[in-house]
Amino acid sequence: MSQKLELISFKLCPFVQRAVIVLKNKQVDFDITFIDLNNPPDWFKALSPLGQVPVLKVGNDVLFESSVIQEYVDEITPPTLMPTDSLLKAKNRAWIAFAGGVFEGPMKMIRAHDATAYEEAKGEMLTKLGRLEDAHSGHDFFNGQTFQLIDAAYAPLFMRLDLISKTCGVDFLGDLPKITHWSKACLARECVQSSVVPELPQLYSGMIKNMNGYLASLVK
Ligand SMILES: N[C@@H](CCC(=O)N[C@@H](CS)C(=O)NCC(=O)O)C(=O)O
Repeated sequence: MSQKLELISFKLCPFVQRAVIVLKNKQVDFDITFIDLNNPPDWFKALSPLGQVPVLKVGNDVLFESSVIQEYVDEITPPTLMPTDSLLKAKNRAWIAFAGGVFEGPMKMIRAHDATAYEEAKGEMLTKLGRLEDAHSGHDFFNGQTFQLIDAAYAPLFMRLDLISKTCGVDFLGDLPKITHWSKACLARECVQSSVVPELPQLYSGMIKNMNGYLASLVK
């Protein structure tokens, strides 16, 4: 790789984590710059077309959208983490796009003001995860026994559901055996475990408490 990559990050962001997982999995030497999204610096506002993280700086070029960044990093560091069969690859891209809606689940649950709103948000997320359960191979990872790009795309969601479960004593995946197994397999990977700051559990439970919703009342 001719130039060192720089990833612009926010410590709590699951979309940034997708990119970090691939960078770590591929053992890429990269710089990471953390910003405060609640008070973003002017240079970031100028750099990021949507005002969002992640942004990957590649020399003078700027990439945004986590799924695009994941694919770029994967392509420049063979062997690929994408299936080689065109139809399977397209299906993986579709389920990665589907993840955008599922990723809203944790924040919707955390923001829910009462038990009814929480159950509604949880139900919505579980309906989507049910579709994913049906599409899953039933092996350790989405496509089979090998950790691929789609696994890197979903792992940040599993980490957040696990954090909420541990912090608030609730369960989400009980009726989804394939996803339960997939989540455990993803969270056991070194590239996933090392993809967040060590203080993420404290930051996340602090965020739940600050939102002051139904889940905040369950924080242990
Ligand atoms: N579709 C984007 C979503 C990125 C995203 O929502 N990032 C959040 C932080 S987790 C953000 O930057 N929010 C600030 C904003 O939307 O103003 C991606 O996959 O990269």
